[in-house]
Amino acid sequence: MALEERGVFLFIVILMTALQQVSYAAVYEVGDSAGWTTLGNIDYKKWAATKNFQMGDTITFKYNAKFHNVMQVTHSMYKSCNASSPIHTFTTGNDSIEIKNHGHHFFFCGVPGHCEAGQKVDINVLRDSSTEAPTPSALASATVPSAHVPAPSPNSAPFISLKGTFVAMGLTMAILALA
Ligand SMILES: *[C@@H]1O[C@H](CO)[C@@H](O)[C@H](O)[C@H]1NC(C)=O
Ligand SMILES: *[C@@H]1O[C@H](CO)[C@@H](O)[C@H](O)[C@H]1NC(C)=O
Ligand SMILES: [Cu+2]
Repeated sequence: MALEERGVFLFIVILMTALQQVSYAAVYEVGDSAGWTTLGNIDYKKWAATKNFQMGDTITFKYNAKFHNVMQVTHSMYKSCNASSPIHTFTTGNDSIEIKNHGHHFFFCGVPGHCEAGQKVDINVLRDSSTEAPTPSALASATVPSAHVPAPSPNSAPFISLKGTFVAMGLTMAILALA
């Protein structure tokens, strides 16, 4: 290969590697077009069950801030719809939350009666979410007690290893191109 061709090939490989790294951070709008509401009896459990959440994904809650809010809570507070001490409260009506840890992330609306009416969602990021689709057993594990405290663990291992795989693939291809 001519030097120039090699350069172009290398550039394309690097670009592809970069694109692949970007492509797996999905954005999910909770409730899809219906948004975050008590109207229409939306089954947020069902909504979440059809998704394969991964670390680095963003979930967005869209709602009328006059009538609703978003509280991130512990599992026990989620179960009992207890809004007395949320971990985080979001109130803009367009709240984007990046999922940085695996495990369960519990949210409900803190307006009295709304959680009880079903305005609650459990975002579960499976430990090996890169290869697993949500399975019945994984979904059932929503009842397993989890003292999920959102400890600041920047970039957990599977996320890095997936990135590492793409980088390694890119480098291998680059080396092959230059050989
Ligand atoms: C809600 O949680 C708080 C703090 O954990 C607790 O003190 C309170 O008794 C709970 N309320 C209900 C109704 O369970
Ligand atoms: C909601 O927020 C996102 C980014 O966080 C922004 O791109 C979008 O335009 C916002 N939508 C509305 C309706 O404000
Ligand atoms: Cu509400």
